[in-house]
Amino acid sequence: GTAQIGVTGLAVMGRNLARNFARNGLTVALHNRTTARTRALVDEFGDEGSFVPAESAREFVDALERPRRLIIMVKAGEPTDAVIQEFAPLLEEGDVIIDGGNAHYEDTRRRERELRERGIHFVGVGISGGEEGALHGPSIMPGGSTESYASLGPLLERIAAKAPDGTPCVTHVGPDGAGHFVKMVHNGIEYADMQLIAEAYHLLRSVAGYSPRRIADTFRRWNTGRLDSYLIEITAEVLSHTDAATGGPFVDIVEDRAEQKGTGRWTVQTALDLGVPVSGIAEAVFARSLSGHPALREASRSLQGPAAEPLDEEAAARFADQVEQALYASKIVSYTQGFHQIQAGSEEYGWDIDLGSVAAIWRAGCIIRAAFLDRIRSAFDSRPDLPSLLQDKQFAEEIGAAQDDWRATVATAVRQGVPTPGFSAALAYYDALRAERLPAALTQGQRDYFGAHTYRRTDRPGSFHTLWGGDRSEVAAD
Ligand code: NBP
Repeated sequence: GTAQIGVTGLAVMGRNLARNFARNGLTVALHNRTTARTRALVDEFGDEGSFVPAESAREFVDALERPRRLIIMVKAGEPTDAVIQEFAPLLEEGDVIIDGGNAHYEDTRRRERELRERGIHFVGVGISGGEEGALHGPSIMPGGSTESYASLGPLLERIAAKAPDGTPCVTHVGPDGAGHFVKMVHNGIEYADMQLIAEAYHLLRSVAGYSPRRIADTFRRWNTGRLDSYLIEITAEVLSHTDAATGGPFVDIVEDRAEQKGTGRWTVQTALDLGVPVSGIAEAVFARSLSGHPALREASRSLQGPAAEPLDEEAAARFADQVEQALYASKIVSYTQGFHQIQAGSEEYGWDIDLGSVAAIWRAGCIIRAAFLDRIRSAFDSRPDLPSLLQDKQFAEEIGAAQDDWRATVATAVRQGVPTPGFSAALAYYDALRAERLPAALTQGQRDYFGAHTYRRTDRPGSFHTLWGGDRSEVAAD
């Protein structure tokens, strides 16, 4: 065969990835379960580059140069396993199967193990950027073996987004499931970013009394500063959009029930297993879930809230500035938590993930792309063993400078009855980390009281138990 790469699964993502490869000068073999999709791609976009359409799995495999590199872009879960089962018997030692779908990293680990035993490389690749990214340059997070990356990396570099300094947004994240793990956390951070922006909008609307259009203008202004990001940019677009049917703001005609496909939930489930406090991401997932209980919300509408305290024009403008500080500080916390989770996953699975490189490949192409990621990259590059982003001098200073306004924002939200679970959870995380002593000591006492779970003392080593039901003397528990 002559094709350097093949794509099977030609729905929106696969079709755009295939076009991206072809537009960048590669010969691309095409395959889809329903052959009409393959033909449609060639009919519509055949002149964009060199495509080799295949009707059958055998034809597809034969179209590829060796070692074969084929990307699966089908629905995650069982369809991916079905496609692997279909192609694996047709492949030879050294060939590379790439899964570009949103697979759970545990599935990727299993598939990699099974295929490795058959001499086939399996590379789980996280791809972010949606349809547009797939076509014009996504952020790409490949896992798998170093050997497979040597053959695959140069092709991915051609189609990846380019960061402002020109580097392609792709790096070998680590072995087996590392790429899909990092993509999962990327999506968790995306949930948190979106929730924080939504809270800022809610406050500007309910407390400052701003119209959606005015909030859009405020976000556009913020987007020229340190909050410069794709999500703020598109939020301004959504908020300034007028609904054609009603002539009112689009945001007022959309049902307020947020849906989810599950990667945010996976992030939190995994974080719980790894024991990593990702409270900001968790609150974002819960906020979507709460919005999806209309009956509960309907039944709760009559519950009491505080009296409204309208702000005058000047106070509203001052409040908007405080909200910007709260949003920025909370965003630093979300990324701190997300990178902590990647660090923990890396240790748990022995992936040796370079956190600076992860921040670097998120600078363009993906949904959470933001100017701020370049600074996260430098923080981890200058100190790869940085225990937490909050320990970076610059971020610590910035969050310190924002904290008064952050607190004022949360206090106002609480007083005025506007829910800000993201801002509040982030602030609680910040304050808990700062605390000299935590009430966890009391928790340990309670646990020892009812369950003889023992505790450690601050003044000498060992585990101890107090005879709570007896004379309350202390015994060594080791
Ligand atoms: P879909 O997730 O909608 O999947 C449709 C494709 O899967 C079609 O090509 C379909 O073939 C194929 N397929 C199915 Br369904 N079951 C199959 C089976 N048993 N055997 C063979 N093929 C099967 O497509 P998508 O939205 O392009 O997404 C592809 C992957 O990329 C997913 O894993 C998704 O999570 C991930 N992803 C999507 C985005 C995004 O923005 N949409 C972003 C990043 C990642 P058919 O034509 O014969 O029905």
